[in-house]
Amino acid sequence: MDHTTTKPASSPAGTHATAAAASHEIDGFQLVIDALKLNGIETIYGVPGIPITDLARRMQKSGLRVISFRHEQSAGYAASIDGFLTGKPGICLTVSAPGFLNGLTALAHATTNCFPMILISGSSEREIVDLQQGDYEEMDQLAIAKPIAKAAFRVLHAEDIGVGIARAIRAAVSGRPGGVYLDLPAKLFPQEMEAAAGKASLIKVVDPAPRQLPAPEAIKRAVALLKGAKKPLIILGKGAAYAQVDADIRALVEKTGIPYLPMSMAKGLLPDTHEQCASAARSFVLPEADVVLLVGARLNWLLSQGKGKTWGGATSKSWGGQRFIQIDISPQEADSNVRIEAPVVGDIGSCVAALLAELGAHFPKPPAEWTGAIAERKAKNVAKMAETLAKNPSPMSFQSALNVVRDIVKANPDAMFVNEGANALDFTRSIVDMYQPRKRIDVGTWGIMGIGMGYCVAAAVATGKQVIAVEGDSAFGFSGMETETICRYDLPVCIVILNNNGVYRGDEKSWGNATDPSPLVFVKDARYEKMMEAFGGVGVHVKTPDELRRAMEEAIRSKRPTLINAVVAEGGGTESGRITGLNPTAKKK
Ligand code: ADP
Ligand code: TPW
Repeated sequence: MDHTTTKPASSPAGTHATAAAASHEIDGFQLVIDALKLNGIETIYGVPGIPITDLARRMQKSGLRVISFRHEQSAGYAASIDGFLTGKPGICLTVSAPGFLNGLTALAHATTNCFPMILISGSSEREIVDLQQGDYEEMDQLAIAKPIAKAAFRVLHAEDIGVGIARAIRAAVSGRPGGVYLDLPAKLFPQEMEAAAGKASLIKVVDPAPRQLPAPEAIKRAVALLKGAKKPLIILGKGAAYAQVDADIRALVEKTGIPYLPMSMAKGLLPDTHEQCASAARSFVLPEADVVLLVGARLNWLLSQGKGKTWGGATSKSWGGQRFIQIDISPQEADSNVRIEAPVVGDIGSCVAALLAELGAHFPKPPAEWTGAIAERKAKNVAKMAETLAKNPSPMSFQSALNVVRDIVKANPDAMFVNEGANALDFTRSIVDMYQPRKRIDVGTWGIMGIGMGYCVAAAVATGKQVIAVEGDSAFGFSGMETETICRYDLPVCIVILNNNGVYRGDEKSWGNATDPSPLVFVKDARYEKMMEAFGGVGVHVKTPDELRRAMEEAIRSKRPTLINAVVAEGGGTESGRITGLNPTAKKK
């Protein structure tokens, strides 16, 4: 049916819309908007259409910032990272079935990464959907969202909108954050109820993410373990960045003097140039450490599940003998891969504060043999890297291009930094230092391609800062159409595509006698910068580090949407970047 002709229905509570009473009535559209605003939501990311077109218009009219995308997946990724950056749920608004499905990848991504997000989707008539009678964009959306969302709710009556939104917010941000689905059928929006009752039905959520204090004995256990360590190590994850307790985390690191490793999105929590940062000696510290304190980081594939050769285990499956302390808000996280001797369950702010108190004023610094050995290894690796960065090959290498990006980020430490690709990700992560918390946002737990432009938009909108994105040419392609969105909202986004003509590398020949191009290569010398020009932004084609530097400096000076197509050597990358080992390989027959 055509939702645009749906008559305002009387609410089940028995209130009826009459012409005389109209000014005292409030409809579902407005109740949704008021409920979101009451809870401090400022931005909606989405794509309009039946049945939420007027909702988007009314939202904008009511003072919410509505950022309209070209594809729901990008809108969803934007919402998810807005949630990470602000600690408030990011909101993505989609139409029914296909729009909903397009948004679903981002919802799953939010849940996987522990980002608070709410996917609000319009849906078709319940009666028709449930009898499968073929409604416009018919789909049982709630059932489909449930397994991948942290929680999923549907609101059928206007007087339940307040509760529905309150529950969605609480579910998204409390405990371990995640993606929440909120199903709003078309019929809900024009429903009317008496205005005062409607307003009274809305809920301002009190303490949406309550602190969770760790047990004192858990803190004592953790400190005892740390005190006995000869080679301690702290690993900071994106949970630590999300918690926004930067000063206490810094105090924990500096007071203990323990070397630390930041996971990708925890880079900058302390400056990567900090003397205790062990990133440049990662492959030395992981197998050597005896006690490891995990702060908001899971022992998933990104940390080789806490075992195997990375950790000094004799085989890929065996345990390296490290003793683990894990701070996490999820009590189920401990022991997921290896034994956690000292689980500390609670919110990171409370846990770190309690640890600091228990450590006391005179916590012994780690033995000098340990910190000295790390410093030595770091110096060696940094010198090796400096040699590579100083080279100036033609065409550019990933490293010679990233040497420029490294300088630009150093000069603009408060710029947001988006990164996706394989080699374009791995090289960037190790070459480009971050200096401030929550600046680096990237492919996250799944190593997902396609977050790029959505993240750029949200980073600019949520922080008001300059955004720099380093993108593989394949990675960029997943969300490239959002360059129009970036231009439309005139966002200060500088995209650098490290263009090597393909996935991983661009020089691959097809196997066997195939005449089509290899599945991994693209059109040679594609002029991506013209996409930005098509929408009124600035496009630049660069082949040398000097040209790249000038283009980036100009983009940041002008704050104009800019796409720099940086040509790098076709063969400079490796298959799957640094995770080649995870790729099952076939014989080239
Ligand atoms: P990384 O990929 O950086 O290693 P993960 O996403 O694997 O990080 O881990 C983040 C962890 O942080 C999750 O286990 C999550 O439960 C936890 N977490 C998120 N927010 C908080 C918080 N406020 N307090 C405690 N733990 C948190
Ligand atoms: C949603 C698989 C991992 S990395 C990558 C793909 C397609 C692109 C690598 O090429 P790019 O970078 O970006 O040009 P570079 O520097 O190595 O040349 N679909 C999704 N997610 C993932 N991770 C993939 C496919 C993949």
